[in-house]
Amino acid sequence: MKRLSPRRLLVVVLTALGLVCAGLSAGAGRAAAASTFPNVVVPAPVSETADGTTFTLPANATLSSDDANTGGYLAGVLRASTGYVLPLTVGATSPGTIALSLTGAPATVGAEGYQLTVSTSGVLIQAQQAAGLFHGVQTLLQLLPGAVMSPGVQPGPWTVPGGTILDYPRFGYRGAMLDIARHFFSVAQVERYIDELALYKVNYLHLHLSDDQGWRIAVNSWPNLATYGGSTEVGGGAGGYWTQADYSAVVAYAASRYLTVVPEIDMPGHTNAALASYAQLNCSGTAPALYTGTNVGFSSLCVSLPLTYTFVDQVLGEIAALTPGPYLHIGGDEASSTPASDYSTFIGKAEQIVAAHGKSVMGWHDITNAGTPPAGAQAQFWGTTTSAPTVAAAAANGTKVVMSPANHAYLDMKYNRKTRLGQTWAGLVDVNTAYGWDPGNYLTGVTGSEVAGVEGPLWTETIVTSADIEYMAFPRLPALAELGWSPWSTHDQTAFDARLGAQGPRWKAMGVNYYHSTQITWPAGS
Ligand code: IFG
Repeated sequence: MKRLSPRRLLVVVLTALGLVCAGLSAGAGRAAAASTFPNVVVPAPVSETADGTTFTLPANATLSSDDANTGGYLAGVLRASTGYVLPLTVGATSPGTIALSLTGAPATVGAEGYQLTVSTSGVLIQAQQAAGLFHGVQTLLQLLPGAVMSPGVQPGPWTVPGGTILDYPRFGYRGAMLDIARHFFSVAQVERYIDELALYKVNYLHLHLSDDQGWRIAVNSWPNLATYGGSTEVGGGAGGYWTQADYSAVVAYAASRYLTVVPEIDMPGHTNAALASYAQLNCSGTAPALYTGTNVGFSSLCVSLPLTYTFVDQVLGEIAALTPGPYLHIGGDEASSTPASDYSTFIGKAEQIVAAHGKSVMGWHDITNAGTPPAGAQAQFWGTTTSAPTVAAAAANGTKVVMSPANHAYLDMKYNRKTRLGQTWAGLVDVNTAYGWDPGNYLTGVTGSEVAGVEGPLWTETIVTSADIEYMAFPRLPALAELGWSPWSTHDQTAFDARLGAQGPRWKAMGVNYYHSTQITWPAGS
C-alpha cells in the first residue's frame, strides 16, 4: 500500500473530520427538528410540533392580554409561584413576553380552541374567543414545571419546550356534576372545585341542588324549601343552603373560569325535602319527616295537584332568572313512586315550563321514557348498559345525549374494594375504567353528532369534605375531561397514564388530596 506524505495525510484527516462534523451538525439539526413536546398535557392536544428550542421565563418578563380576565388569571398563578412582578397590559399594542391575543388564530380553533407558539423570545397564545385563551393558558401551565401551581414562591427555572400547539375540543359539552344536596357544600368549597376542573378545560358545572335529604337554594316564593328543607343532610348534620346571592356568586366564578352552570332541581322523584317543607304539596295534605338516610325512589310530587305546577313554575322561574346558561336540569331519575302514566304527564308539563322560562331542558335519560323531549333538550345517560332504546329513539328525533355511564363516569364509585369513600352498585372504577371507553361510540344508536359530550357526576352520600371531593375526582375526572376534549385518534391508555402521572406534582403543589391510583406511576414526592 503506497505510504501517504505527511502533508497528504493531514489533508485526508481534515477532510474526514469535516465530513464527520457536517454529519453531526446535520444530525443535530435533524434531531432538533424531530424532538417532540414532553408527554405531559391533559387533555391531549390536537397537534404538537416541537422545534427543539426552549424558552425560560425571565424575571423581567411582561404579560399582555386582549382579555383582562384571562390575563389576570395567568398573572395571578405565575406571580404567586415565580415571585416575578410580571406586569400585565390589557389590550397592549405590543406583545408581552407572554402574549394572549384574540387576533391571528386559525379558524379551526373555533370558540374554545387556541394556538400556542413558544419561541426563544417568548410565548404567544392566539384564540378567537377568551375561552380559547384560557384553555391555551392551561396548556402553557402544564408545559411549565408542576411547581408553577404553588401558592408560594418556588425556585425556577421556568422553562417550556419550543414549538407550536394547535388545539380545540372534540365535544362541546365537557361537564362535572357536584351533588350539594346529600351533603351541603359552601360557595368556597365549590369555587375550589371549579379551579381544579378548569385545569382540564371542563366547561360545564352541573349542580344537583335538591334531593330527598336537602334543598340547597333559596326560593323567595317558597321560603321553607331552604330554611326547613335545607336544615339537614345525610347522616343528620346541619345541612345548609345557598342564598340567591351565593348561587349568583358561584355562577360568576364559574364563568370567570369559562364554565357554564347547569342547575338541577330533581323531580318528580327525589323530592322529600320539598314535600317535608310544604304539607300542601303532598297528595295526602300531610308533610313527611325530613330524611337523612340514603334510600332512593320513595318520594314523588303529587302529579294530580294543580299546585304542583305552580310550584314547579315558580321554582324554575326564579332559578332560570339567576342562570345565564342555556340549560335547566329537571332530574327525572328514579321516580319509582310515580306511576308511569303520571310520570309522562309530569315530565311533559315540566318540559313545557322550562321552555316557557326560555331555557332548554336537560334531564337524566329516564325522561326519554316520557317521549322525545322538546327541541334543544339534552338527555344525560347514566346507565350501565351500552344500549338504551328510548334514548336512541330520542336521539334519532334530535335529543342530544350527554354520556355519564355510571360504570365508567360516576366519580362516587369506589376505585377498589379498599376505597373508604363511595359506593359499588355500578362497579369499581379506577383510572383505566374511567378512560377506557369512547363517548362518541358507546351507546347503540347514539353516535357522532347525537353525542353532546361527557360529564362526571359526583354524588355525595358518602362525600363530606373538600378532601373527599378531591380524592374521588382526582385522578379520574381528568380522564373524562380528555375523553370530552381530545381527538379519538389520540386515545391511548399507556400514553394517557404517563401524562396523568405528570399531573401529580402540580396537584401536590396545589394541595389537592388526590388518590394515588396504583395504575399510574406517580413522580417521586408527588
Ligand atoms: N343514582 C341516583 C343518584 C345517586 C347515585 C349514587 C342517578 C341519576 C345513584 N340517580 O344517578 O341520586 O344516589 O351513585
